[in-house]
Amino acid sequence: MIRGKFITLEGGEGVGKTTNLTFIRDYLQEHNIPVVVTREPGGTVLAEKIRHLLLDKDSEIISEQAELLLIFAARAQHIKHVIEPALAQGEWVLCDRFTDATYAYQGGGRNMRISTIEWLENLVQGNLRPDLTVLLDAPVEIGIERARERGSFDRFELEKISFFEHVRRAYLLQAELHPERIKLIRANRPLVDVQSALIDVIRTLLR
Ligand code: Z5A
Repeated sequence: MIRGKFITLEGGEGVGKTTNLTFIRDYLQEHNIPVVVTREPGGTVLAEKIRHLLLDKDSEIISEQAELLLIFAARAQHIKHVIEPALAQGEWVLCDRFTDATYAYQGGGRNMRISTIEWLENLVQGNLRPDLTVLLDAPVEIGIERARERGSFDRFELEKISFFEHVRRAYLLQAELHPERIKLIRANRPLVDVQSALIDVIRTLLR
């Protein structure tokens, strides 16, 4: 059995991850590729419960360490019960956010030590890394404006603009550090242009 490919979508608030995840899924299915669509934090019953705890804006104050460990606890469960089994069966896994989000939000946004994140990444993931990561990038205000149109805010969305600027910078740094894996797509342009750039990137994996 040929192992499936692992694709992750990343980016700040409202850059269009969810919209484009559906687009990529449809594109792959048109090419007869079996796809599992999932998200982080989340993807299993337990991991979705952890997601709920992390996003709940009315919870007690969550310490940075607790937040980081909860994210990796959810990820451990997600990898073992969803991602690895699907890849082993030859299915492609399309995931809305993964560990680059941890480097961006906890590393960049919360200013946590990168070496701690790396340590947890190695512990929880072993050798598992995405085959391709699409980083949708747009100025922070654009993403926030798009997300705001949805109405309600979760615990992260209540952060200040400077937090999201740090997140964006950390994402761009990840792209610089891993140019083979992370493909940057400008998301502050019409959706058809974003999606045409996406097809170019996805085609490289299909070859
Ligand atoms: N988090 C973390 O801290 N550490 C981690 O390791 C992980 C996550 C994995 C949940 O993420 C939170 O978890 C996240 C970080 C934290 N918090 N934040 N912020 P999430 O993925 O559920 O949350 P999100 O970033 O808030 O997703 P989102 O707001 O749903 O954004 P999106 O999926 O990127 O955007 P969208 O829903 O596809 O699009 C937003 C709107 O813009 C929608 O109306 C679209 O129709 C529109 N749109 C999209 N593209 C375009 C273009 N090109 N032009 C015009 N309009 C567009």
